[in-house]
Amino acid sequence: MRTAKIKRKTNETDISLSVNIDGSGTYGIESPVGFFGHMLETFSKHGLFDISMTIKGDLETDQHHTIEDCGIVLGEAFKKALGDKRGINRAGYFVYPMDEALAVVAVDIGGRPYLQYDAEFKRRFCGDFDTDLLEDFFQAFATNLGANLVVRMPYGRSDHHKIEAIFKAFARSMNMACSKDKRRIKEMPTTKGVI
Ligand SMILES: [Mn+2]
Repeated sequence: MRTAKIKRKTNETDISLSVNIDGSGTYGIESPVGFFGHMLETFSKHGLFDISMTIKGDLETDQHHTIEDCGIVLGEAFKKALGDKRGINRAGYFVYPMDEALAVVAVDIGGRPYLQYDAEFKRRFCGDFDTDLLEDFFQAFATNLGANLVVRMPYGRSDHHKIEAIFKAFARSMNMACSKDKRRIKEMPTTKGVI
């Protein structure tokens, strides 16, 4: 089982996370931002990752530190759990529809951090979640995992559907990238020999 536990405490946030990449999509998420918690549950369920996460943050400032630090911790946890990445597909992608919305996500866990993000929302807040921070979350995740990540939202009406479709596509892309291919088991998924 590829697992990791991270505890990260700063003057701004206090986050505990345990993740099992080879899980079944069971979760226990304690999030002070309800809609963001709903998205992390969606990520667990659709990625088949077991995630237990307790999030505390200085919401009296705004949600920035809290949401960004969740991206840092999730990225760190996946990096730690993947170890030397032997045998993994390394890359993954998914195109996910949700009613009138469509999300496109692609990921390459190749050690190089880069985010391409193209998604716009009608309202600043979706439920209690500050939609401006979605890009910061994915930037932190890509940087701390060491992954190229593309997040696109070509069309959609409902902000709820748009963000949820992004998390479903993100989860399934990560599932594909983290999964092992038995023909790759003895190999590092790179001509360099190390990623
Ligand atoms: Mn929903």
